[in-house]
Amino acid sequence: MRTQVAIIGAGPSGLLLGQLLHKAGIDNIIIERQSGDYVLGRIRAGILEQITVDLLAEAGVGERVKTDGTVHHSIELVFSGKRHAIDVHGLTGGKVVTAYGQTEVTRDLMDARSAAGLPTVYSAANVTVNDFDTDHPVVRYEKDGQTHEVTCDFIAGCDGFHGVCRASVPEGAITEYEKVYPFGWLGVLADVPPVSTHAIVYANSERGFGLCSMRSLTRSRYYVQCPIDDKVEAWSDDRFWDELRRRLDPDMAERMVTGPSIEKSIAPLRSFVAEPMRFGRLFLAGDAAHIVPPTGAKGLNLAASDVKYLSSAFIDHYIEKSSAGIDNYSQQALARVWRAERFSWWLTSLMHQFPDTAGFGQKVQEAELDYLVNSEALSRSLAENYVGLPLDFDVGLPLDFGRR
Ligand code: FAS
Ligand code: PHB
Repeated sequence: MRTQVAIIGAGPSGLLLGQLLHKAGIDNIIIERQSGDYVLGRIRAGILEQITVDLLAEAGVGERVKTDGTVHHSIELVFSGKRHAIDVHGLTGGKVVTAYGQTEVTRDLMDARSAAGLPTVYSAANVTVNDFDTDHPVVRYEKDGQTHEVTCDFIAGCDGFHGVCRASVPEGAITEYEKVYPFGWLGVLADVPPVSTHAIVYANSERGFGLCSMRSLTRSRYYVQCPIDDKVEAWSDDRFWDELRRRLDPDMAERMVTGPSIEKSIAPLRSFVAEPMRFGRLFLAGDAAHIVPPTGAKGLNLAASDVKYLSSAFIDHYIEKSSAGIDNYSQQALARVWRAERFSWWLTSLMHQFPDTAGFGQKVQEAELDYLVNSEALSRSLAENYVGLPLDFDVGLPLDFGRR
């Protein structure tokens, strides 16, 4: 088959890109190695920047997040046994974040794609991306015992950290930057009312980091920092609830409603960036190009901003007959990626226990947190990064790019 853009991966990046291109009249196919149910079954992000919410609306899937999402005007920081609110809305001139699970974002995009009858191949095996250094890239995959071939103008690598696209780039053409953190996050999903429905709670304690989030008013998402080699089997529900409550302030610990976990998993934490994000007619977007520790709630939101830049680039190419977007995509996307990498690294460093910094390190973290909650300047810096930096801050590109 022939199409204009072949998208590899049906996670949020691939699905959102497919929807934005469809809206612009650009033909595309999505090729995904897992089943749709498997993709939907992954429990991941929970907080959307306004830019992401606006992009969902632009893609024609903005209704459910408006009715089912929960808008947050603040976040809360717990340290030294006390909880402090950061008025994100007030500090950023009215910006907010929305609590709405990645699973729901994916479901909304999948439903829209299916309703539009757009070509999507699930359970594709042995996907390869070829000849992307020529004007005629080709994607091949196996399905139902047959090898299929897709000729296209461009390939969008939306296939996540372990995908085939970045792995197909010749070694000398790519530079990778990585930092692996010496701990993981044990995450629990439970059908209990969230202990905080108006703000995400981030806790720094001598026992380690804890996070209280939500998926709805009846479903909670909680995390505790755990050793990098820890095993889910070592964590009964009771042990998890006890440990989380010990990392919070007494009032919140007292109010927490506990119950059986419906999902429990450990995720490693890393910072990772691959440069550049374009290789001839192959473009990387989302986790295929970068990973952030989830502390700053940036992973899904960075994927969305990459897709905004990339969809604009393809629209410029096909509609405006301009190569500016394509030529500038990598530089524009990486500028925002690195600012999110910095913020995610900074907040992770501030909130977590590190093996070599017990004692003195804990006291310095508490001093920085005390300074932060009492400094309008530092609180504003936290707030403007948390709600998401603008899409079009100046990165020294020609003025007309990216202002669509
Ligand atoms: P994804 O990884 O979501 O999607 C890539 C898709 O490509 C997958 O469906 C995969 O099956 C497919 N694929 C892979 N290889 C392929 C191949 N060879 N051929 C075809 N398809 C292929 N972000 C937050 O903001 N907050 C969080 O709390 C948070 N928690 C996370 C927890 C975990 C365990 C993980 C792994 C990530 C978490 N993230 C979080 C980040 C996460 O939300 C990502 O940023 C987001 O899924 C990025 O979306 P995609 O770029 O679409 O990548
Ligand atoms: C989540 O709801 O999964 C979540 C929220 C905020 C974060 C990370 C994860 O910083």
